[in-house]
Amino acid sequence: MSLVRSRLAALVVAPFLLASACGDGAERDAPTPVVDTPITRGEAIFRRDCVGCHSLGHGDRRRAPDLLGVHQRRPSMWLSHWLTDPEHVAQKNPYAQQLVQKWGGVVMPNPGLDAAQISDVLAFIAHQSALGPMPHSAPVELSSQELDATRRLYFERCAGCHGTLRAGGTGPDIGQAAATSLGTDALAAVMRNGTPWGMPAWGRQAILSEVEIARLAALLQLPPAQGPALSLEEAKGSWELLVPVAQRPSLPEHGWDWQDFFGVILRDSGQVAIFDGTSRAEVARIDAGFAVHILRASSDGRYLYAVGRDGWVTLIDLWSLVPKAVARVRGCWDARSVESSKGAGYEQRYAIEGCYWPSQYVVLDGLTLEPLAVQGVLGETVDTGEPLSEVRVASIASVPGAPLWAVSLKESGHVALVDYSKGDFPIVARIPVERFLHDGGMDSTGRYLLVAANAKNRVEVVDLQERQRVASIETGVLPHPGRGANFIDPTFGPVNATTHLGEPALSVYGTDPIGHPEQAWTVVRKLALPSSGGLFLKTHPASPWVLMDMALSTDPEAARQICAYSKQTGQIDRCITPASRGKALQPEFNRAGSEVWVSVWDHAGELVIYDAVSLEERARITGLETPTGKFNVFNTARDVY
Ligand code: DHE
Repeated sequence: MSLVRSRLAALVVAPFLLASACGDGAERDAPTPVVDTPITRGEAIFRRDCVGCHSLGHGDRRRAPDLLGVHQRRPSMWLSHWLTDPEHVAQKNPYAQQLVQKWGGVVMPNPGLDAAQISDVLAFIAHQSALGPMPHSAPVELSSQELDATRRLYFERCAGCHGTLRAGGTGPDIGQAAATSLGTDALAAVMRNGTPWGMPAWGRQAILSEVEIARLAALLQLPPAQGPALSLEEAKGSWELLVPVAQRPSLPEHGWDWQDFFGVILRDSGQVAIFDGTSRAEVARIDAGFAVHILRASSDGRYLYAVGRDGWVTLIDLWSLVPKAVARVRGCWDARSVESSKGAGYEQRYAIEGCYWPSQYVVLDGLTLEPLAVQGVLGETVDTGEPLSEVRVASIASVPGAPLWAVSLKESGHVALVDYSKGDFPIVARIPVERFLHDGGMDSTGRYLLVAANAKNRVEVVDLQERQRVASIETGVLPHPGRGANFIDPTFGPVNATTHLGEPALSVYGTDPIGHPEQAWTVVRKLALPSSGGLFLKTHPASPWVLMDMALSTDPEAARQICAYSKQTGQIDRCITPASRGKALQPEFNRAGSEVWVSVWDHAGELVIYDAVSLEERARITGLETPTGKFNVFNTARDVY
């Protein structure tokens, strides 16, 4: 009897998903009439908003408790207060404080329900608890056309964090087994609402429609599809040399101070805009692939290398009268990183593109982008020794003083050293570190690589001279440093810092094993921030501040803020809000460190330029399509961060 009633309850709610998935497929399922009672209304809300974090009878999730029978564990008044204003209750109530600590220190976001809705949800929980675990809704059926389109959508929107084969990385494992155990509603709720530990609210932000969410929730419950290979011959076939080296200028053809240019990514228009750092004039705009991700510079700064998520690398010559693309190549189907050779005698001779798919890196001629070698990176995991079918290349850094790139292998958990003085550009060391490696940069001496194993809440420290890991620093939930920030702490000497996607905190850790051995590789300061969702922090030797965003915060106000940490006092001094919309992203200093540029990541995007000492606004460049990363030529070429 109870099973029948429970199935009925699931059917009553199913129209929420079906209706949303029906836009073009209404012929498949006739709508089921909805019985409107407090319990069915509560169930609809629970499946739409709560089940992304909480299950009901399927066991605790990693960061949120199972709510079956919660009405018997806590008084209904307490539950109502909690659902009305979790932040307030977490501040005042000792039991709530214990709960928050137990579940990872992040207070549940306010669900935004009114009193009647809260009462309906509690009625549903009590009702379902008497019946047993809440059954999962069936996934929508996908036609072969829908399957193809949804696979493409997964590749474009999800594979970056979860992997092409869905085994996880920055985001969790969402392979078939994990996804089926979460169930259709939970998958959809996470995509719709995001999570406080880094998953964006694709639905609420209108990036995914309800139809797309329902289809993705169905796709995830199927086995993952293998991606195609991309050989050296295919890469060569894509190569376009637009301006041969002999036809390029031998001196700058313009009078701009090109070393203080900012290359600015206009993400959704697939372009790079070049701005003059002094006059702030836009000097050029260049097409550079789908959802352009980052720019890196040759060691003299003359060339910028842009990498798009579609794997196209574009070489931009800043000495042309109007800076322009002089070569393009596609070495990957999906990519996030590119770097040039900066070792003595090899300056701008080579470039490397790291692929998310296939599992390989491609070495290119630095001046023409002609593909020279493709090297696979598949291997075994550092901890379990399990052979992998997908290993993504995450951050790449040029190793100071050696003809080497330090290449972070996400899934296997190794830092590979690629030697570009050797003919076929081999991996000459595979340094065991930690899974899943993501972003990072050098310490101030250039001897140590600090790279986030963000799903393990750690920053890993690799001694590039000794070619071994020397430390693993537990900094907080999901560290995301970008290149990180190096500065001198008045008490602890040379330090580096990171913010976190999953915790509202800045962590500062010592990096000086000789002068400050007791503090080396330990967190010396941990400071509270207004929110989690931190993506990037930056500093400059001339600036008194370390500036950081919280761009992936689920709180839209926090996502618009940049906070300033004072190197002198060791405190968060203030937070500024560059705009009343969009997300404030990635502070980037000019060459002198006298100004800092912040992106307002929005369709009506802006660059807001601040005085790097007073933090007063100096200028604003408006009318930009989704500006994301900005790269000052001098600072990028010399690795100033
Ligand atoms: Fe990035 C750096 C991967 C999403 C903007 N990002 C990096 C690096 C990696 C990475 C591996 C380090 C490169 C290096 O140093 O060689 N980024 C990923 C992802 O896998 C992820 C999480 C999901 C995806 O599907 O791409 C992702 N990144 C984003 C964004 O959504 C951002 C904010 C805007 C965008 O591109 O859509 C974004 N990532 C950046 C920027 C850097 C970066 C600006 C370089 C920061 C710097 O100061 O050097």
